[in-house]
Amino acid sequence: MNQTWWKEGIVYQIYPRSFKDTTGNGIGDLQGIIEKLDYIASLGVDIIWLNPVYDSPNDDNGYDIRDYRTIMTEFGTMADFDQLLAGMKALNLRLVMDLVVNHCSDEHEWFQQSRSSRENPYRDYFHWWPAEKGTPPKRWSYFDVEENAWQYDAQTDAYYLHYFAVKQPDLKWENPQVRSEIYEMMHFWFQKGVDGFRMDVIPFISKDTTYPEIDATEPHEFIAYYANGPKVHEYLNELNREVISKYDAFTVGEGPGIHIDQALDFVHEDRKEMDMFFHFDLMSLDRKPGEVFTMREDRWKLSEFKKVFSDWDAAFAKAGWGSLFLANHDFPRSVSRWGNDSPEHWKNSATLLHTFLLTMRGTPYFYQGDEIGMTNVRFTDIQDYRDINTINRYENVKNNGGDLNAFMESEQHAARENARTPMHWDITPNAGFTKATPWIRVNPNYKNGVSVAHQEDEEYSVLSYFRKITIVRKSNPALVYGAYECLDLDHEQIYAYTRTLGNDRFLILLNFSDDTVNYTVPSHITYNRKVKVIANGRILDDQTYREFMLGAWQAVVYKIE
Ligand code: TEU
Repeated sequence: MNQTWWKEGIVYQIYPRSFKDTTGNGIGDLQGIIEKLDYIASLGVDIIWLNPVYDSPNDDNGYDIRDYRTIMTEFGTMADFDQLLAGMKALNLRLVMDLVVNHCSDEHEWFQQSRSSRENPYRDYFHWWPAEKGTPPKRWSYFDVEENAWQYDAQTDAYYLHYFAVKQPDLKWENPQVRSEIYEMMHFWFQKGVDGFRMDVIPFISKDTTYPEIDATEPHEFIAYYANGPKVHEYLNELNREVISKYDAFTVGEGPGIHIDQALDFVHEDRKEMDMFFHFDLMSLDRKPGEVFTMREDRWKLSEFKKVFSDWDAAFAKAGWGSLFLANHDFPRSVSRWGNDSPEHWKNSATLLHTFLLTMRGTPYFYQGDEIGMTNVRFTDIQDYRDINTINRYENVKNNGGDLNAFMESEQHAARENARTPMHWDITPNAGFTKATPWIRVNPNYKNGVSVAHQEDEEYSVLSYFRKITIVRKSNPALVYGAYECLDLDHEQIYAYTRTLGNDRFLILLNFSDDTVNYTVPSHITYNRKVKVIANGRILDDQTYREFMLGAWQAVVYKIE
């Protein structure tokens, strides 16, 4: 297995809109990130993934790009960007940008041209279906009130395709000119010195332009169809050859719809496509089968959680490389979702999740605020939401006479904006995020210990633990590269595993429950001595070598010999 910086690095994801406002417009900005660079470096992370910062009308918070080479006015200027990058380099931090090229904004010059006439040279930059051919074959949209991905455009009497919002027309990768425009734009950012790209919905780029009827009677089966377009591998290979291979850079694809059996087709080193991707198996664990946004009725089970991580570890054990994440800007907060954010268990479960991600194989990705254990905001009023996703699905439920209370209740667990409320810097109004009215409400629990200022100097805070355990990860190659063995797949409370590299061996024990649990390490794991490396609290019973009494949400890492 080749060893490289992007396998060893820890990634910190920044959602700029909600990170730190320095201009007093209620929206985070690049100067805010610059102001916090020392803080970010102090966490022990190596790479920043920045959500889109490009010029955008913000129908989908920057995922609708109007100009790929200009910085969004609300966030600052290109001079601010250059200053940010220079500041990062001085601290040895790498930068990964968001590459959103399945679609752009309908306000992008390309689309403005394209929609103006059927003869326009940019016409073929997008997917058009002339109305004289009748209604186009059904395609589902994520962010459309009617879930319809074809939008009729009267100007040229044709429909255009948008897998996401109406204002996010899909680019036509089948047109080689589109591809070369995208590659040039990527070179532009690489020449500035960025270190890689997180590629938004990258498996969706290739479409069958005969637009066949698709076999999806159930709306939500479309994701796997979208992800397996006829030329997806050809395009990824070309993108790698034309751009990525020329730099010391890496790519991480967002991979909705990629099945585990196809994983190596995307990331096997010999294929030269991408370096890793985010699979969606964990993200769908607490959702109804096949549904992205609706919660399932019972709670997810630890055995299922372990199976996801164990299966994906096995997929990359011999080739390729995995990514590890428990949360991002599209999903609820990790401690609220995979831990227990009640006052009693919040701290232990937040630090347990840190322990987990930093002792697994793969590149770990943390989302801003995870390091202080930020929790779901759980809005109760639709007026508090800003997200096109929540708002349009609310409209859909309303239009179809559905149960709006049930919808609002479900969004408290599922809404993307649980993760998008402003970062908690201190206990001044609005958590020190802004002096103005924030673009979205702040979670009031910044006053109750969930803030950087509160946790900064506290020896046993979530933040202090995070700083300690990033050091543990980075000083032990076995935790990065070592083989993983899950000790008890079926246990519903304890997640126990080993990581082994040569003679270096670690035993990790995690109690994913609210109860104290007695656990005995299986007899085939043999060792004569164990040394505690880190734990998120006092181990209740540590006298014997193999038997443990683990408190609620207790996490402990041993070196075993
Ligand atoms: O998300 C793509 C995607 O698959 C999402 O629809 C995801 O399933 C959903 O957000 C889960 O809640 C990417 C970006 O991460 C997201 O923020 C954008 O809105 C979307 O693409 C469109 O660009």
